[in-house]
Amino acid sequence: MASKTSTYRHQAIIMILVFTLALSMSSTRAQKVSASTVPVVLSNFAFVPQNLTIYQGDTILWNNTDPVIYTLWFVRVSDGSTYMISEPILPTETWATGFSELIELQYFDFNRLWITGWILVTIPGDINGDKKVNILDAIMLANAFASRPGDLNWNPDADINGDNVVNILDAILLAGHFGESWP
Ligand SMILES: [Ca+2]
Ligand SMILES: [Ca+2]
Repeated sequence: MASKTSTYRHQAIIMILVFTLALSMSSTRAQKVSASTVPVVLSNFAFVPQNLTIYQGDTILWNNTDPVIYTLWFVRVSDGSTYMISEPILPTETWATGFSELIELQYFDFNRLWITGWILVTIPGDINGDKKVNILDAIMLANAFASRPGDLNWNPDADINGDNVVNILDAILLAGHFGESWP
């Protein structure tokens, strides 16, 4: 019975998503921005987490807990060219920057090039990070619906607006970008 109930719940959520999608298509294009701040800790000479998927418009905040100065060097994965270099981040200090471009980056600590991480900046709603917003992402959102951090079905990437709950606001953001893709 439990699985039947969850199937009904799943179908109901998919219906909500389809309804939201229809609503967003029939309305004029509203501003659909995601603006989360995603934390990364510089800890024990590593970037934690090392790999990040964020949404266009998000900000990343680096927090240096190591006893050394970090300078972050960002390189485009596509052609190896330099995208950006951070200010020096002193011990106990933080540095934040926003990402407005759809891009795949690898980054290093300029003085210790073996410390590295990856950032994918993708379309809000591209929950699985395959550079398209489609039904697979909608299903992932449905699976995480109504969850909060700590819940078994919590998925931080499904929390598109970064308010620590997956709900209709995230579905509206996803629906607003449904069908979009990038190279
Ligand atoms: Ca996707
Ligand atoms: Ca949310």
